Parts: sequence; structure tokens; C-alpha cells
Amino acid sequence: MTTDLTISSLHAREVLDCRGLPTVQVDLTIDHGRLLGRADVPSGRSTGSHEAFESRDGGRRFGGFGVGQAVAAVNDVLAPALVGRSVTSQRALDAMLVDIDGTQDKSRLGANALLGVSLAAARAAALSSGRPLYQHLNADAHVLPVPLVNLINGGRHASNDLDFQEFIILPVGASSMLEALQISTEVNLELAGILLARYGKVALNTGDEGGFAPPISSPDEALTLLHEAVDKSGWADSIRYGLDCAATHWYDEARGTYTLAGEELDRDALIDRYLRLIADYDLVTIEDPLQEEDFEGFARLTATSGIQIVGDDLFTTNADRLRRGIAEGAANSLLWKVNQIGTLSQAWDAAMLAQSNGYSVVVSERSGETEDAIIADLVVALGAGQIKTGAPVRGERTAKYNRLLVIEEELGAEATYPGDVFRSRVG
Ligand code: 2PG
Ligand code: MG
Repeated sequence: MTTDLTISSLHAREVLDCRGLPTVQVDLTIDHGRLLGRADVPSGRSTGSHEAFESRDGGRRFGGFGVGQAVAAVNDVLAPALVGRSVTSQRALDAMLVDIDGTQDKSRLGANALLGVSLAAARAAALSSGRPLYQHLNADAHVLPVPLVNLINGGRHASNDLDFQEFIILPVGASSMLEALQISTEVNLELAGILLARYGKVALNTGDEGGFAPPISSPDEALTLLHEAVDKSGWADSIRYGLDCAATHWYDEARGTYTLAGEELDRDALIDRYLRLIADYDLVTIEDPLQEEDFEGFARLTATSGIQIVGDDLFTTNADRLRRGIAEGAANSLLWKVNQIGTLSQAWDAAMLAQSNGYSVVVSERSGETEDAIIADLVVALGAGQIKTGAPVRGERTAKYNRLLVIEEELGAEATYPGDVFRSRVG
């Protein structure tokens, strides 16, 4: 019996994310309701200003964070238009979504409405093919990602005084996803012990992505803590370090300066600071070192640092902004978040543009996630070789890691863990 690929029903509801805030969940069925694709939409806290529009209701309900309007957009606008259409071509379906919305930034219906439908359709189509999503999207998919494991949280993700948002370890010396998680967990346990001994119990509070949020303000201190934990764990040879500075969020636009741990720095002084941190702490990747409009500063740091410089707020998974970055040599890596652009096909195109221009791609969670693990399939489908999905704790983060462990097992001998060559696509 052949599967009927036309959409038989499309329905959205509000569910809660890991912050306890509402988000959109979409159910899309095909084959006369027999196959159900379901997807949840994530949400950022330290968002870039060029991200697609996220619809929130405002008012008193859920403190203003309700997504009732986005849900209604799916149920009342998109469902009548899409039921009876096919999920055979993701590209055609996504084009329809963009058309129906009719705005550049998806502000009529909300990117959170559109993305839920886009991802649910991809899941339904994969089910009809009888293959897991990563394989449905790329029959040759076999590259697991090196995780950029965020063990210390700061910035908007934590209630401490660290300006940088994420202090990251990369277990590049692991030989598999499972070993990468083992190493990361062992380091995290050592880190907990060090924090407790040095600052007391308060230091074991965690931030939005499950990393510790100790009461410190100096980035040197945070990086030293990571190094100490790694040394104690015995894995020093297997680990490199990274940062997401999310610099837009501690940049003072009026003064044109950054305030880092209480010290006011202009752009060039901040770049010098990064060069020192790279040398002192073995950093191999820095995300958003400068504010989101400073393409020139990104280009300068990219040229002088020799390491991976990732554009998140800079690019917002938007091919137009990435094209400008490529032309100007700003960054050499794209942070890839599907909800920044709002459809799977547009995000996919941005990743292809990056890869074909020698930019690496780091698939990323949002700070507001649910137990939906779709990015695990997407990172393997893209062969991106890098994923950022928080600390190895808490259900909304471990859902992604655990899905990667299943994929690694499914791929068996085919599975490739890129290790040291995480920057080059191993596809
Ligand atoms: C980031 C992300 C995810 P948010 O800045 O890279 O780590 O944070 O989802 O809050 O934008
Ligand atoms: Mg970021």
C-alpha cells in the first residue's frame, strides 16, 4: 500500500518550554491521518535583532509570553491553506509558508507558527519514507558532531556577573559521541567539586543551559576553573576550549564601547583581549566576540586569531547577512538555528552557502528548548560536525545528546566522530 503524502490534518497547541514559558507545538498528519509528524518550536533569550519575528501575545496571560496568536495562525490560516497539499517537497511547502505569511521577517503569522509547520512536515515526510529524519534528509549522513559543551553560564543566561554567556569545552580527543559525553560529564563532576570547595553551595546554581553559574565576574577566572576541572579529570589532552561571548548584549551602543568585568574597552582593545585569552586558555572557537553589526571587527579578529570565529547574532541564520560576511571575511563559521529564519529550507540554504564558502556550521539549540530533539537529526543530516546543546544535564539538553547516541548506534561502523577536524565538513 503506498503512502498518501498529502496533509490530512494540521493542528497547533501551546505547550511549555524548559523555562516554563509557552511555545508552539505542531501536529501534522499525512496518509489519511495515519502518520503524525510533531515538532516543538524553540525560543532564544539573547536574540539577534535580525532574527525572524517571534509572535508573543502580550497582555496578562502567561505574563505576556503566550503564543495563542501563533497557534491560531496555524489552526485558522495555515491549516485551511495546507490541508490537501503534499509534503513531498519540503522546499515547495516552505515556499508556501513564506508566501502565505507574505512578510520579510515573518511578522504577520510569526516565525514560531511557520517553523512548527515546517519541522512537523519534515518529520511526517521522513516517516513516510520509513527512514529516520537525518537519513531522509541526507541518505549519506554519517557524521556525528563534536559537542560544544557549555559548562559555565553567564550573560543573559545566568544570574551572576559574568559578561560572556557560555564557557565551553570541546572533547575533540574522544573517539565517539558516547565517549565525548563521558568525558564532558567527568569534567562537569570535577567542576562541581571545585566550585563547591571554592565558593560554597551557591556556586552550584545553574543557568538556562544547565551550566553552573558561579558568583564570579572575571572571564579569566571562569576559564581557569574549566582548566582546573579538566586537569583533575585527567582528560587535558582530549579537550579544547571555546566561548560564546554574545557581545551584543554587553555593548553600549551610545558610547560605542564594551564593558567587560567592569572595564570599559573599545573594539580594538577587546580584540586584543581575545587574542590574549586565545593564547592563555587554548581557545579554538569564539562565537559573537563583537556586537552584531560590527562586520569589520569580526573580519579583523578572524584574520588575526586563526581560530574558528562563529557568527550568531551577526548572521541570524540569514543567507543575506551571511553573504555579506563572506564578502567581508567576517567570521568563518555560521551558528545555525532554525528558528532564527523560520523555515527548514531557508536554514538549510544558509548552511549550504556557508559550507560552499569554507565556513563551518555549528548547529545550535536555543536557551528555551523543549524535549524535542530535532536538531540532533539535523546536525547529522547536514554533516556539520559541531553541535551546541548546553551542559550534559537537564531533559531538554540531554534529549539532544541522547538522540545522538541512538543515531550513533544506528549508524554503527559508518558513524564518524570528527574529533580534531571538527571545523571541516567530513561529509
Ligand atoms: C546563543 C543561544 C544558544 P539564545 O546565544 O547561542 O546558546 O542563546 O537561545 O538565548 O539566543
Ligand atoms: Mg550565541
